[in-house]
Formats: sequence, C-alpha cells, structure tokens
Amino acid sequence: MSTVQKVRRSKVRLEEREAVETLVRDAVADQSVWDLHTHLYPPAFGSPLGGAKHSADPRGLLLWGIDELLTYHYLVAEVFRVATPSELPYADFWRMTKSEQADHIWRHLFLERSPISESCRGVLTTLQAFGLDPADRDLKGYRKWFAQQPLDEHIDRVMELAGVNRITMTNAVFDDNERQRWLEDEKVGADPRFAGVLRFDPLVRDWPAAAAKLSEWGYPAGERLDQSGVDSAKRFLGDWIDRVDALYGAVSLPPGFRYEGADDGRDGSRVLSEVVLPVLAERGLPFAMMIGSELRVNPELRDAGDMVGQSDVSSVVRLARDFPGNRFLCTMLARENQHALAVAARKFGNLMVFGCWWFLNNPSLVDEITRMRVELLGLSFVPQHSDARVLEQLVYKWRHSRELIADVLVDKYADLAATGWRTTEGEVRRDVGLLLEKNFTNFLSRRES
Ligand code: FIX
Ligand code: ZN
Repeated sequence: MSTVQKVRRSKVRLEEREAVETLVRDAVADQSVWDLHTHLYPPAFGSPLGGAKHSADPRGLLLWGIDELLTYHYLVAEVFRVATPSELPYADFWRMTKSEQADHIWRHLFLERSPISESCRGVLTTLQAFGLDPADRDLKGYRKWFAQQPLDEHIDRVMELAGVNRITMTNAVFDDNERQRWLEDEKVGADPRFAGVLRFDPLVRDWPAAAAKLSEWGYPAGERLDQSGVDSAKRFLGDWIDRVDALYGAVSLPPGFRYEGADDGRDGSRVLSEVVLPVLAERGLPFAMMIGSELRVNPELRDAGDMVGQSDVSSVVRLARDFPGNRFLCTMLARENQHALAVAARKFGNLMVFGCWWFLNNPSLVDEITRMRVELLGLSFVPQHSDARVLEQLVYKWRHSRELIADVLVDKYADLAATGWRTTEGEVRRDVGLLLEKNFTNFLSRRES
C-alpha cells in the first residue's frame, strides 16, 4: 500500500505522517539491542581457519569473515538448488576448503544469478556497511580486507554497526567442543560483550541418550527416568547454569513436541516438570523453547538440512498455565503457528513471544508477523533476535530487521495519530526501548510470584 493510500486510509494528514515517520525511524535506528539468541562466541572460543589473527584451532566456535558469511548454511542450501548434487556431489562440496566453498557459492548465487535472496542480500548489506563496495564484486579484495581486521576490535565495530550492546550465546552443553572448553577454562566465557545461555536439547528430546552422557560425566542416570536420574539431572543443570552463568535455559524442540501434563507418559514431560522447570524457577531464570525444527531431513546438507514443521501451541499453553512460577520465552518456526502463539501470550503474562526465527526471518514474514503481534500484544513482545552464526551477520540481520520493525511502527503510530492521540518523541523512544531491549531485560529480572 502506498504512503498516500495509507494516509488516506488512516485519515492522518500527510505532513503529520511524515513527522511520525521521521520520529519513529530515528528512534528505531538509535535504540541499542540486546540480541537474545545467537550462535556467536568471544575470541577465547577460537575461530576455525579462514579468519585472520586468530588461534589456528580448527575446532574454533567463533565464525567470522567473508568465507564464513558466504558458506552460511542458509546459502549452502540455496547453492545446492542451482548447482545440484548431480553436478557437484555433496561429498565433493564438503571436501572443499572453506574458501573453495565460498568461491563456488559466490559464482553460482552472486555472479551467475542476481543475489536476490534474503541470505545473499545480507552478505552485500554487510559488505556495504563496512564501506566495501559490492559493485566491485571483488571477492579477493573483500577477503584481503577481512584478513586485515584485528578480531577483538572487529567485534566492537560489528556491534557498533549493528547497534547491538550485548550478544547472547548458545552454550550447548551436550556438544563436546563447547563443553570441553568450559572444563578447560571456566573463564572462557568471561567477555562482557557476551552473555551465556545453557542449551540442553538432548535432556528433553532424548532422555536415554542424555542419561548415558550424564552418567559418563559423573551424574549417574539410568535409561528409565527414576528419582535418582531426576536428582542427577537437576545437579547437572545447576552446575552448568552456574558455570556458564546462564541468563536462561534453552531447548530447540521438534514439531512433534507435546506436553500434556507431567504424567503424560513422555520422558520429556517429566524432565521438564521434575528437572528443568524446578531448577530454573529456583534460580529465577526463564526457560526458552524454540519449537518446530525437524532436524536433518536432508542429512547430506548437514546444518543446512533442517526443516520446518507445524507445532502444538496447546503444549505451550499448558506449560505456561501449569508452571506459573516459571517464565517462558517462546518462538515457533512455522508461519502457521504465529497467530495462535500470540493469542497464547495474551493469556499468560509469564509467556514472552520472541523473534522471527530462521525461515521466518524474511522481510515479507517479519512484516506480517510483527504487524500481527503489535495488533494483538501492543508493545509486550520481543520482535526479533538475529540467530547469527557468523559474527558479521549481526550487521545485516539487525539493519534489515530495524527497517521492517520501523515500517510497522510508523503505520501504527500514524493510526494512533489519526484518533487524535498525541505521542511524544520521548514516549516513542520509550516504547521502542521496550521492544528492542527492556522487554527482554525486564523479563530476565522479573521473579514470578
Ligand atoms: O536451534 C537453533 O538454535 C537454530 O536457530 C539453529 O539450529 C539453526 O541452524 C539456525 O541457525 C537458524 O537460524
Ligand atoms: Zn539458533
């Protein structure tokens, strides 16, 4: 809908709308963000080969630089659609070096076709933000520039360009690479720019496998979940929440996840009700559920092989209802679940909806979902997180999202103006501060009765 049509529809005068537009866009552009879910790490976690001035540790967890940007798993999925496995078998791609993979993606998705997808455009937004010229199409030159960036200062620069003042990690305790680093150096996460989050999917998704690991790690637990297993799992969670200094606990759950009561016969439901939620409530920490990822539907694609599936909002409703002493952060992966999830949040103040996750982080869907959430939830939700896996993605993910969130807010404040209500600049900045930072930080510090 054009601006003139919007003005005509909302009956607000054009100059008034323009004033609202300037005010709102400035407020969104100026507002710092606490990014509540990323897969980023401080330099102490090492960086795989391919960046510059970093440890030569091939297991490094901090991904950064142009080759990592180009080989983001979103782009791996997209390149196999055009350079199909019959032309380039998966195994041959995975045998390539990171730079060879990046060259392959650059050629097929940027040079031989216009880089019009959201993930391709993101790489170019990022290059442009650093003052590099995408029109040069000079991948060698970009590589040279990134290789000259001292990593620590580069992190500061990225956060400044993205307007992000705190980066929340995903510390997956069942991942050996991650766990070993904490056991070797309890201070590995001590970088004030980053905050820890304990991620423990297997505990809820696959108790028998998790129990075997717990036993290996000194927390004896049997395949059949019994009281001693519950006690071990609670001790394990407590130890690691403290070690990571976790802001919240988190799991990603499949579309088939169901919670129909602590005694619904599912291991996952007992682990949630007897282990996870009591431990988090005791510590006053929220529990984040990211629901709807069907893992490795195409295992050949590795991280790029996951799929979306419609999930069960009623299970989220039951958890929010049955555990009033817990706080739940929740995002769902299917577009079809978004409306019901927003309605569920209207029913429970201990349920905070957040982000346009993964396959939803595209302009058409961020606009649709954010508009719907403002209309249903006002200012009481967290519109976005980046899910960045490569450091510099913070720049494009937040630039793109800010623009979209501002688009929605301009319309909403113009609609407000059309009623005769007057919103001051201070009030708009207060509201935007809630959406991009304070709703999350307030939710962290709130203790439920
Ligand atoms: O479970 C998750 O944290 C997902 O966000 C990731 O597994 C996924 O690969 C991703 O990075 C999506 O943006
Ligand atoms: Zn993620």
